[in-house]
Amino acid sequence: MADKNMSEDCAVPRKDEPRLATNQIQGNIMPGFNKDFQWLLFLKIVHLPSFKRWLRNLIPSVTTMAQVLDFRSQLKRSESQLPATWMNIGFSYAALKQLNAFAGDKDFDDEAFRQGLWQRSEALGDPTNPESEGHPENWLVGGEQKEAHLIIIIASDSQQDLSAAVARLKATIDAPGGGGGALIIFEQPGAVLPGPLAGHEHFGFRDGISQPGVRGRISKEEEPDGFLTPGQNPRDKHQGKPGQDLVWPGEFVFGYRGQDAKKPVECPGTTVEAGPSWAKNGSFLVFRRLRQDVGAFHQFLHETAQRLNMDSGLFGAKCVGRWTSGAPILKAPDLDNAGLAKDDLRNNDFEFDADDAKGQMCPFAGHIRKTYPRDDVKCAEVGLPSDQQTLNESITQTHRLLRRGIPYGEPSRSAVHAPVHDGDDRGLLFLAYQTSIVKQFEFIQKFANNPDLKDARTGHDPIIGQSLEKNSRKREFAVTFKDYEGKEWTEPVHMEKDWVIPTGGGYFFAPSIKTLKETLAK
Ligand code: N7H
Repeated sequence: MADKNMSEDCAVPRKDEPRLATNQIQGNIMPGFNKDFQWLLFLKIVHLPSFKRWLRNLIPSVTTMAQVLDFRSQLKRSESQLPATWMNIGFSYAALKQLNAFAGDKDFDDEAFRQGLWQRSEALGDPTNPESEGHPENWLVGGEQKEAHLIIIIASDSQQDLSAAVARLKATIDAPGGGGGALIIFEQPGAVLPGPLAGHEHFGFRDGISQPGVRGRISKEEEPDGFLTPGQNPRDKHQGKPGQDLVWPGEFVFGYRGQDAKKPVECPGTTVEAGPSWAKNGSFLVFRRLRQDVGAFHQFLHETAQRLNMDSGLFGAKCVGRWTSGAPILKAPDLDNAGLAKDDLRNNDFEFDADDAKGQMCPFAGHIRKTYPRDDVKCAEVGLPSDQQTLNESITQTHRLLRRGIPYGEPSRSAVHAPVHDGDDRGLLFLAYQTSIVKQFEFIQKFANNPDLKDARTGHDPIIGQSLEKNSRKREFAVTFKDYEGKEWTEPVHMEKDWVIPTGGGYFFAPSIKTLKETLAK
């Protein structure tokens, strides 16, 4: 929403938004694969010349933004479809160095990317006890010993096509005579949950509803009005769907103008050039393998709701900011509303400060409020430069992510009223693209962890917040309740144990097709 406190009019007409290089940008960055079946392969380079040869052969199979967009418009017109098994690729900083990518060019500014995820794990609040499952020494991929050079994402509409594509690709890597010059160190399938849980994550909540509306034209000369995110809100020309603020593409892809944190959200900032010239049309990819202890979360919801004498569905909705259906609590404060959840012209159309300044409906620590505070203001931010010490909508738009996650593992039999502790391995393959890991993924995770933001009693995000105290996993957050007579009161809710546990991950860079050809495979 346009910021009323900032009167400057520096918006450019939509027709002047930059043309996006759809044949260069990988398709999972924008518009996103959004496929039901996915497979992640993690590789370590062992022989550089063989690897470069293999990479050269792989490039024609890397799916571009143009291919995904073509597929989508065919789907809309119900025409026969292109084969829809797609593949994208990302490189760690160590891999880019091995490939000699930086010779004669500038390094990336982003310290997080240069260090790699496991070196940042403690600052992100991950467990510091080496005995703990979430400590990087115990990760299945990533960590000092198991850091991957490459992530390959393969995605398909059918499990059969996916398995065939994965087998074909693996055969090229393992081929006799050096093959891909790389070892597969880990692989991880992911899939949309079956039946009525489709589109939901393992705790039971619908996911993938709110995404930034990326600005930019995808049209050919003859159709000048083709935008990646068409305007669908007659009340606000700076939004895509109602409630979906348009964000300049430089926040997610290098080489384009990003947001200006000091100007109204619609004003473009400077072109993001925080890396080598070949970073253009590429993006950083954060991967976290997050195991979910569904029984523990459900038990927490059940016991807390009983103690507070409130409906456990409502308490869960307060933890997330949305009901399990996906309906936002700001628009459905007392009861779930499946019709609202399904209507994507309404299910994101709300603000926090304007609609719920005191956190009476959605706690300040609620997951979607912590991870995207929208128009929330007056938080004392920690770790930001002094000129950005207050939160406002313009600053918040510089902390956005393109989320591309997918669940892994079998669905749980657990229910909030009957928690099941089966110890099975299931969770979320969290994948997110951005142009600054420090300012986007890491900022959001730290915001979720910091109990003193917004006001001193905001508390931890009950989904992903981690304790900042060494050797303690205890967290708490403040919730406002209302009894049947309408009387309101706020009290802290305590969380003794983690239910989202990091079990692997890495920081990668997803380059353009040109960079793959001319810099990395050369
Ligand atoms: Fe979250 N969950 O089930 O509760 N997330 N998330 N997330 N998340 C969102 O709006 C979840 C994680 C964001 O724009 C929804 O699309 C779970 C990490 C952001 O309004 C649900 C895990 C980070 C948004 C969940 C997890 C984020 C978001 C609502 C881990 C970043 C968009 C559906 C297992 C550090 C907010 C929707 C907006 C939404 C859940 C992880 C960030 C249901 C279970 C690690 C930015």
